[in-house]
Amino acid sequence: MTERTLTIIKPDSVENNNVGAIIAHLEREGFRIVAARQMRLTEAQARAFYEVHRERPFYNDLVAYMTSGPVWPMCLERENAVAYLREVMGATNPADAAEGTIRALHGTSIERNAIHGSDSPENAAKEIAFFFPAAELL
Ligand code: 3AN
Repeated sequence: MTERTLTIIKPDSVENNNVGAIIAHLEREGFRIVAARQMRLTEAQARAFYEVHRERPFYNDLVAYMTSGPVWPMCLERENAVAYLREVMGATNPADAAEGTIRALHGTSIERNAIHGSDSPENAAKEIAFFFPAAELL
């Protein structure tokens, strides 16, 4: 079934000039870009986006990191997009990520791990709406 998911190209990828390589990787894997933009998250936006992690010990660091530079949220479409993006992205810690995955190729630590990917269809719908009004999903 054709499905949509949300990725965020994280500040480390923007800083390291990996945006183009990551977009090319995603397109090569059959994802269509439905919406995309570059932005700087405010602290309030980052806190709200990662609300599910607010009790975790890394929450404040994660918010600080995600607001430290520009990011690229993108809505992606493909067969089985949510699960397939998780596969293409690789494990949270780049050291554990399978060879050839985006995090293995471009991530440098569990925090600076190149991209975000929604973890379920329900969260994908919420996260897409968090960044993009319906009129920008093309
Ligand atoms: P994923 O991004 O693989 O879905 P989550 O949802 O468990 O992983 O974590 C969200 C984000 O929080 C990760 N992308 C990572 O940047 C950060 N994170 C997760 N676990 C840790 C940790 N133990 N230490 C620091 N940051 C972490």
